[in-house]
Amino acid sequence: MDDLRDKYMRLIAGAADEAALEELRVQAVGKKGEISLKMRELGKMSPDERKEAGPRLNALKDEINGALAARKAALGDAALEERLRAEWLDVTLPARQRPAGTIHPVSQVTEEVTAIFADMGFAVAEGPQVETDWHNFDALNIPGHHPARAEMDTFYMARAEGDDRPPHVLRTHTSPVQIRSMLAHGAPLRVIAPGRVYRADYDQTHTPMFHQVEGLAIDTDITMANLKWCLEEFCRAFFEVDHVDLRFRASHFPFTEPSAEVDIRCSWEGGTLKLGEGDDWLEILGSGMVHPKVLAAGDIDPTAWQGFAFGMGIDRIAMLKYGIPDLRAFFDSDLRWLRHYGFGALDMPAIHAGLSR
Ligand code: 2U9
Repeated sequence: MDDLRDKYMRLIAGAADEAALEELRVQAVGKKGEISLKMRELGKMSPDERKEAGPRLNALKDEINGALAARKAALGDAALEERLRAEWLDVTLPARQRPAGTIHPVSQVTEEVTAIFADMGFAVAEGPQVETDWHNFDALNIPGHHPARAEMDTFYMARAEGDDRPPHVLRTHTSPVQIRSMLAHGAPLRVIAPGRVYRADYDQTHTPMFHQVEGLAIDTDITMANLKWCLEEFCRAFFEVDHVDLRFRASHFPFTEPSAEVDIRCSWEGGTLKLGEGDDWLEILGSGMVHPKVLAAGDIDPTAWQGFAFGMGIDRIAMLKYGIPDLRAFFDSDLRWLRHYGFGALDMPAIHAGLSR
């Protein structure tokens, strides 16, 4: 019995895991285990021998069961210790390193423009980049023969052979979005439409894809005075200056009448652009009162409603505001450029936070 005790105590102490312990339990005190077999032999003993061996065998069984339980607890403790050591975490460390990516200036400026116009009650509208020629041209008072169609260097989508419906186009401006807004919501209406537009043009100041934001406000009594106030308010907020001077120059667009191009007073002293002061003028956007034919195309009665519209290049105003010299670099995906001109992920523009700060 002493041999048995020594053997099992040694084996239990050396068991590496719960499975090994279970094997030992079966081997020692299981139904056909060594101790159980010994117990069965008690019947063959004389009463005196049984009296002596019976309690000793029972005590040994208890001792082995106790050792198994103690070893099991010790293994459990060790496993928990190991998990705690391996999964230890200093929750006071910064959660993550500074993110490697940055917000592209076009995204940043789009958010800034959106925040400013949202504050003036404009909703944001979006639409497809592949448009029907009706939404992109006809509805905007640019009929098939109009020179503006040729001037816009339009990308036309391919048609299947034999299909002689007019081809779809990559939208050349975001104006079709406002046509869709008029048709969907009617008047009164106050929306801006930021997004990608496409023209087959590529040089230092033109890329075949660029970004525009256009605005549209329609009500019974909207005038050029409202347009002027909105644009002045926008420029002060966007360029973060207390005072701006805008100059409205008579112009012509098919979709507005009257039309005006808008310049902002500036100076180029020492090679740096300063807005709101100086003797130079910088063109920043186009605008006008929505042409009655365009209102009618949007299913809005031009004898009851009138409105203003404006459009500007997001890439261009991003270059002006953030001193970015080359437009083409916007779309090169050069990480060094993005790290230099990009914005932190948490620098989301808000009116109350001073937009870009
Ligand atoms: C509707 C009615 C009128 C949008 C307008 C301009 C003037 C304009 C240019 C600025 C620089 C385009 O990015 S750019 O090349 N845009 O001059 N856009 S008025 O007029 C609209 C639009 C939609 C229904």
